[in-house]
Amino acid sequence: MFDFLTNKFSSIFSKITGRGSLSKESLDDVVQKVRDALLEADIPYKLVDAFVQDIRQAVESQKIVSSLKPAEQFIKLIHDKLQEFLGGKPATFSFQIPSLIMVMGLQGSGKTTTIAKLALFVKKEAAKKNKNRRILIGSVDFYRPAAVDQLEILSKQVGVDFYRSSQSDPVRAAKDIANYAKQNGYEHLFLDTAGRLHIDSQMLQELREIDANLSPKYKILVLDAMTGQESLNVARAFDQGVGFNSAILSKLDSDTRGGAAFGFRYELKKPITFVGVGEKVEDLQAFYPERMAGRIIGMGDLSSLIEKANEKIDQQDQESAYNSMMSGRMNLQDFSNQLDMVTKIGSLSQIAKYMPGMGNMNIPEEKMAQGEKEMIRFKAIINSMTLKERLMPQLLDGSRRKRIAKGAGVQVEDVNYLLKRFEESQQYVKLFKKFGKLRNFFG
Ligand SMILES: Nc1nc2c(ncn2[C@@H]2O[C@H](COP(=O)(O)OP(=O)(O)OP(=O)(O)O)[C@@H](O)[C@H]2O)c(=O)[nH]1
Ligand SMILES: [Mg+2]
Repeated sequence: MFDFLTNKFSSIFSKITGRGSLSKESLDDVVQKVRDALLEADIPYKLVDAFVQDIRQAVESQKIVSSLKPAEQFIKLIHDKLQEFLGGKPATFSFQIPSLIMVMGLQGSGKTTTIAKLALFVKKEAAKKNKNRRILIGSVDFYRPAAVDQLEILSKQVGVDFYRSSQSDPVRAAKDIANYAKQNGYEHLFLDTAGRLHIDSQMLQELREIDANLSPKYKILVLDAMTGQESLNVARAFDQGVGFNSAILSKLDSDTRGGAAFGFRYELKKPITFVGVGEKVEDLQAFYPERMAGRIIGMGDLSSLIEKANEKIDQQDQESAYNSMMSGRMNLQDFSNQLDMVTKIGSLSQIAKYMPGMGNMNIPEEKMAQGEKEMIRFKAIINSMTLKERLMPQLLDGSRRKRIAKGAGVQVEDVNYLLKRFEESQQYVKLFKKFGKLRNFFG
């Protein structure tokens, strides 16, 4: 997501960071490069011009050139502007109870998938508060055969209820589904609608009629980020034709350069509430302009990573890993548990994207892949040890190492290498302890 801009910006900023002073010329040059990068990211001209004008003004008024840390101040300025252009403060994501949520968008934009993702999101959020939300999903997409079946399959996958109307007219079916939801006490109804390949007056008419009959509390437009600036025309047409409250950008995991997100916000002045980052039902993230700006600038996105970690690893595991690390009494069993934790959060390359400073280190894919292979090998080696050996690595003499290597299907050198890395990690622990701030780092 936004990798293109992140890479561009990190190479632009690397030329100025650390400098005690910056001339007006070099700052002008950097602003120009920022401008080029934004244009290359498929961000509309008008927006880029407004952005650059704001930056130039702020550079003047904040006297960046003569400030103490000009580069840092400048980068902070860019960060804040990106955040502002992405929507400033995050929109609220909770849906009132009860509510009907109508989801619209062009064909293939990701409506049906997004409904499943949203239903799962709402369900999980409620579960965090020990609540059980009554969620129903239904479809009035009779335009594409199998569209309704697709939603039914997804409803089972995310564990929410599904209702199929026997009506074949979309407006009647929508009324029928809404009635069913009401009569059965559902708190949220997500309604999937039919799209077309292009903006089409019949599609808009149908949506207008459903809107007039059901007055959904939320109308969400799903926009395919891959379509770049074209998505702006789509958003405008839906806005004029039906109207909507917020947008969800799908397919931000793809090779998109991010222009759609900036353009949408700038043109439509409506919030982006979520982004789709993959095909799976879990691949939905709340959209935080500040975090997004931080990621683009290459400051990483620690808070997202922590959220992810909190979700997948229970608190107790985190606590005990932290405690054994900080006590400096880590053994190979802990080491193995930590490897498990890393694999639960995601691949190393996924994790690296979130780490401050790592975003712009450009660690080659093969290095990452190598690291991941290493982790798997480490796990296999540790699995071949007895519990006693894991708890007391000092027992591991030559013959034990040979036995373990054989058991894990690796060379003795691999076992030695693991033990060396383990030793090193103990050194880091000592260092961390000395600086003592690791806990704050993990929130
Ligand atoms: N990579 C990626 N693929 C996505 C995302 N969201 C949806 N898709 C894929 O995009 C395709 C279309 O998604 P659908 O949810 O069927 O789109 P739709 O808008 O309901 O399409 P129609 O019902 O044909 O109008 C599917 O292959 C999805 O798996 C996303 O965030 N990332
Ligand atoms: Mg669909």
